[in-house]
Amino acid sequence: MNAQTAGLQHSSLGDEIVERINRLGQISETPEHLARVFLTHEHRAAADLILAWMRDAGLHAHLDAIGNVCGRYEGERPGLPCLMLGSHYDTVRDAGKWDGPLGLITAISCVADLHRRGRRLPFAIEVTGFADEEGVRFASTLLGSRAVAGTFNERVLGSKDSAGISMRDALSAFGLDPDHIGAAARAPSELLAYVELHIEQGPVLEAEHLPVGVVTAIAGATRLAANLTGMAGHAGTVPMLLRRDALAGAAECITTIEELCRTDDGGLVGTVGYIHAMPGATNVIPGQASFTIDLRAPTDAHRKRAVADIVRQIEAVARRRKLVLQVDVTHENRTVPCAPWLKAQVAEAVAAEGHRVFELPSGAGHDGMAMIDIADVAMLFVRCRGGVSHHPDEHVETADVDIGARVLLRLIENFQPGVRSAKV
Ligand code: HGY
Ligand code: MN
Ligand code: MN
Repeated sequence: MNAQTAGLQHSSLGDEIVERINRLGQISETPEHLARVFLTHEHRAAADLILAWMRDAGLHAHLDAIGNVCGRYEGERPGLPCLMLGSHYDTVRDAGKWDGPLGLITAISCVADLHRRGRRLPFAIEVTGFADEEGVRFASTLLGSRAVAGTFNERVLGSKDSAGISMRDALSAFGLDPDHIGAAARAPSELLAYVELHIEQGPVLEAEHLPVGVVTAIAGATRLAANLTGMAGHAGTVPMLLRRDALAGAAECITTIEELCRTDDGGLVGTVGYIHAMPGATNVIPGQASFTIDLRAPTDAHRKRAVADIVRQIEAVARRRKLVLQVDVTHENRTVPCAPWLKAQVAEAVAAEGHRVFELPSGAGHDGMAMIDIADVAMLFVRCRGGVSHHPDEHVETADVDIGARVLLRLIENFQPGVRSAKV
């Protein structure tokens, strides 16, 4: 027992996990709004705490070349391939404290339970905390899991955060070598499967009165960055008909995107989560406006059609307003199916714990979208209050945390390696 974990004596797995969620939730850029983004002091403080919990749980733990926290619990003999568990430990801005950490901390507590019982399995268990799933700081997501999957794109090292700091410089300042990220990559032969427990982030399990659900697939997503260039000018002297107002143009683009998604009957969802206008003075017509677009749909084909349609429509808005539009895809992830053989074992664990098996897709993205390149993936969802997420009101009842942990522990102890599915 070390200083970080002293006093963590709890009656149930759920109690221990909730205590740690609350501890980790204190590590934030500001006390008022939870934010813990890639390669910051908060990232380092969170990593140190999680590594201590991992070691206390009997895992050999280290920080990898991109800042993931990695723990390994050997099987019956050293060097066996592993069942990898985990989730991310970065957050969005003004976040809830469960999105990511619940899966990571639950996995650590499950291994701690095995360790307490001196239980060793015919395979190793690894727990990975991914350093940047949300992509808040550098607008490209799944950086930690892509590094583990060996698909990290070095081009993103040049991307800059809102303060103009490049990822390359931020990695160096954090004490990591940007030319050494490849060292985080794992071989497919080292992994038997990847399983992630995560809050549902939606209202379905609550509507079904269920504590847990079995994920069928992770919806693909496309993120775009749009930039409109018009002409800045004096707010008092330029007649309305002579203006090339970039912010007004962005507003029309945004309502066009919303209307296209609202009238779509195929489950398309579109979000403009960020907008920035220049020069940003009350009495100056904005000459520049940039905004992000996040598009998702149940199938890749539908999403790709929607991307093309939306780009066409906002190009027409720009033309009509004599604005110059630049649109770039900053992130694209295909829909990832959960492997049937692995999903079935999640379902068996749910049923064995006495709960109705309910399957549902994930509209949210997860690290399994990157891990699929080196292992089959499956996910277990845990009910969250009102389906609220990416919001400080995000909450999970301790009883549901405990149920999620018991299902995951049962899955681990009954896990049977399967034949890896054909690559998607
Ligand atoms: O955007 C997502 O779906 C995830 O929360 N990163
Ligand atoms: Mn999230
Ligand atoms: Mn998440």
